[in-house]
Amino acid sequence: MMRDVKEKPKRAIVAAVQLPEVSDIEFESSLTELHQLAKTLGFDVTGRFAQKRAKFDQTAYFGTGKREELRILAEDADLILVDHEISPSQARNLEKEAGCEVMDRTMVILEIFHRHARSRAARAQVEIARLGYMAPRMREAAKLAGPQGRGRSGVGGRGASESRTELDRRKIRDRISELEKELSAMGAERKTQRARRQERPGLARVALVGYTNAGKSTLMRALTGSEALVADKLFATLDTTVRALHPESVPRVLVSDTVGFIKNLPHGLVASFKSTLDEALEASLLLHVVDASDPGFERQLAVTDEVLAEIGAKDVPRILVFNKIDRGGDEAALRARYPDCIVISARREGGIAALRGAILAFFRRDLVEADLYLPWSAQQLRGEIFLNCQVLEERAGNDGAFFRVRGERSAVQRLREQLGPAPRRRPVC
Ligand SMILES: Nc1nc2c(ncn2[C@@H]2O[C@H](COP(=O)(O)OP(=O)(O)O)[C@@H](O)[C@H]2O)c(=O)[nH]1
Ligand SMILES: [Mg+2]
Repeated sequence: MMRDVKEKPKRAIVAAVQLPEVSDIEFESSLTELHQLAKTLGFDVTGRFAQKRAKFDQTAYFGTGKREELRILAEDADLILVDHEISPSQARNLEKEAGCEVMDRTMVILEIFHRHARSRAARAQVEIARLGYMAPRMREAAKLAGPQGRGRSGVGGRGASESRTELDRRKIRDRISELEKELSAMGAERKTQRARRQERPGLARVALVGYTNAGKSTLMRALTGSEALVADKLFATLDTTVRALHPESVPRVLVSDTVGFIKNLPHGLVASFKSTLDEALEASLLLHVVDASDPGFERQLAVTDEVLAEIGAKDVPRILVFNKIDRGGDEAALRARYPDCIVISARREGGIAALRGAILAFFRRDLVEADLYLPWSAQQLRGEIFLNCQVLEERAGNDGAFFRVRGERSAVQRLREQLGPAPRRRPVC
C-alpha cells in the first residue's frame, strides 16, 4: 500500500535585503542556507531575489520599486521566504503586493523543528519557541485589525480587539509556563531512561549530525536506499528520518538524520534546536558530517562538538566524515590533522562504500564467530539464525546443517541454548 500520496511541491522564492554592513559572502551564504532550509521543508526553490538597501523598508521589508519586481517574479510561486525576521505588518503588506504567502526565516526554521521534534520534551520545547514567536505578533496583528476589525489577519482574525488579544496573550504566557514545568519534570525521567538504554544497547543506531548543507540527507539516502525500503514491511512504520542500512547488514543498523546545525540561528530558537538533537542521544554511533569544501568548516566543527557536549552526547562514539572532497579541501591535510577521519564525496564512486564499511566495522568490533548446528527437526529456527547473525558458511550434515556465523555474543549464546550442542563435525560424503 502506498503510504502517502505525493503532493506537488510548493514553489518558493528565497528573498532578502542586503544591509550595508553585511558582506557579499555573508549575504550569499545566508541566502544559500535559507534555500537549503526550504528544500528541507520539501519546497521547490524556483527563484532568488535580493535588494541592497540602507535599512529594511518599514512597510513591506523591500522598497517600493522592488516589490513590483518581486510581484512579477512571484507570479508562478506559492511562497516567498524572507531571510530575516519581519513584523506581521511587513509580512502582510508584502503578501498583498506580491500576491502570495510570505514566511520569514524564523518561521521556516520553526516549521523544520516542529517536523523533526519527536520526543515529548522536544515537542514541548518547540511549542515554547512557537508561542514565544507568536505572542508579540498577536498584539501587532490586533492593532492592525483596529477596533472595527477590518484586518484579514490569520492570527487576530476578524473583529479581534485588543482586550481579546490581551486575553490570548495571557493564555500564551500560561501555556508557556505550563510547558516549562512539564519540561523540568521530564528532565529527571529522561535521565533514567537514557541510563537504562545505555545498559541495554539493543539496536545498532547511527545518527548523522553536522551543519545544514554538509550532505547528511544525501548520505542518509545513499546509505539506506530509502526508495528501496518503501516496500519493506519491516521498516514501513519507521519515520522518514530513521531508516535501516541497505542492503541489510548484520547486525541490522538503523540510521537517523537530524535537523542539522544552522549558521544563522535566531537566538530564541537555540533551546528548541538542541532538543531536536535527541536522535543523537539515542545513537550508539554519531557520524559527524562536515563539508570539507567550506572554508569555515573548522569553526563549525568546534561548535558542533560544543553543542553535543552540552546536550550530554560527549561520550557517544563518533566518526568524523569530511564530505564534498570533490568540491574542494585538502585531503592529505585533513587526514594528518584528524587521524581517524573519513574523507569522501557522496558524488564519487567508493565514498558511500567506505562510509558503510566504517559503520559496520564499528558495530562488528564486538562480534564473535561461532559454530552452530541446526538439526533438521528444528528447521523453524533457521530464520532466527539468519535474522540475528551473519552466516559465513553453511554445510549440510547427515542430521542437520552446520553454520559458521558471526554475531553479537548474546545473540549467539541465545541461539546455542535454543539449538543445543553441535555433534562433532563429520565430513559429508
Ligand atoms: N559536490 C558535492 N555536493 C554534495 C555532496 N554531498 C551532498 N552534496 C550536495 O550538497 C547539498 C546539501 O546536501 P544535503 O544532503 O541536503 O545536506 P544536509 O543539509 O546536511 O542534509 C545538496 O545539493 C547535495 O546534492 C558531495 O559529496 N559533493
Ligand atoms: Mg538534511
